[in-house]
Amino acid sequence: MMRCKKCGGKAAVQMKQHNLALCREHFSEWFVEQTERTIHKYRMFKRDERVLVAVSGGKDSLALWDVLAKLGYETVGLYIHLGIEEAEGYSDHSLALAQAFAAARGLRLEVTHVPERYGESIPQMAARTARGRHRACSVCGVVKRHSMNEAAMRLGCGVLATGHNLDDEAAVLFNNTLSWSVDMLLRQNPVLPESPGFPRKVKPLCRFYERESAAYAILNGIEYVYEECPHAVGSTSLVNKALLNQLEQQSPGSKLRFYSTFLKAKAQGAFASGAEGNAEPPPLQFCPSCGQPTTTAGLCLFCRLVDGSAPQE
Ligand code: Q46
Ligand code: ZN
Ligand code: ZN
Repeated sequence: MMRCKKCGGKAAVQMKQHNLALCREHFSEWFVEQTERTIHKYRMFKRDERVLVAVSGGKDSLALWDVLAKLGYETVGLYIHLGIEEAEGYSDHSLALAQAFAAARGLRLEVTHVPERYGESIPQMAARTARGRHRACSVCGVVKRHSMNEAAMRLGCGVLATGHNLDDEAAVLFNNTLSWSVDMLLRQNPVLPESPGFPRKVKPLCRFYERESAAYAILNGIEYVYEECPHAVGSTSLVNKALLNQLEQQSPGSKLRFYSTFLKAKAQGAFASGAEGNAEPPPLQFCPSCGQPTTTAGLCLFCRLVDGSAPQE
């Protein structure tokens, strides 16, 4: 029997990359402590800042919200209802789980209902405006970014926290490295500083493997949506994750090393001469319709998507 490194009891989770096994209770304690360490290490936010937590109803975002609430941070949850009806009402089901989670803990959950607010669901917007295999996801990305910024500003949250874990980050890193997208590599950070119209964006779970956030959710009785969004099937991100998991099996710790040595190299200036390279490009202008920062002249991409003038992809 594998034993907990702290108390010698029966271990519930083994983390080969840290050479560590912990029992149920000590694993949860460790998970909360490590999250706080990440928040401090990357100077994500302070106690007097209100944090908007983007929750999807999945294990990562609910685990994150649970931990931040336990640590005593002031949080507001944001659920963005995308109007995805496949997989037995995916959006309604995940909203119900997010609502149950918030109600059980007395936390405030805000809901942005995309079809009610903009008259169309994500799949409908995608069918109207985009071509290509993963069209729903590209439209979804634009709408989610817009909705998160909008809610953060409206609710007076200077910080937006998302539940991205290390598997997510390593998959993005792998993708950007395959194509040497230096711009994207420069922007991939646990923290993106705030700028006018944008909250600071932080990823406090970025050093946890996906199986650890799942273990935290399960061990803490958090009910979450198990299925992936139906539009994620066959995505590059899932393919990359599977590849990295093969590597991890051969050589435990590969994913963590891949991501953490990248961050270290970047902090040492590997990707930018002198600059830290961690800022979003400064927004130059503001959209005349929604008021959010945009790099294009005239309406922003989101507003062009909603009014039908977005270029076809
Ligand atoms: S929610 Fe949206 Fe994802 Fe679904 S439609 Fe694609 S991007 S897969 S994270
Ligand atoms: Zn223990
Ligand atoms: Zn706009």
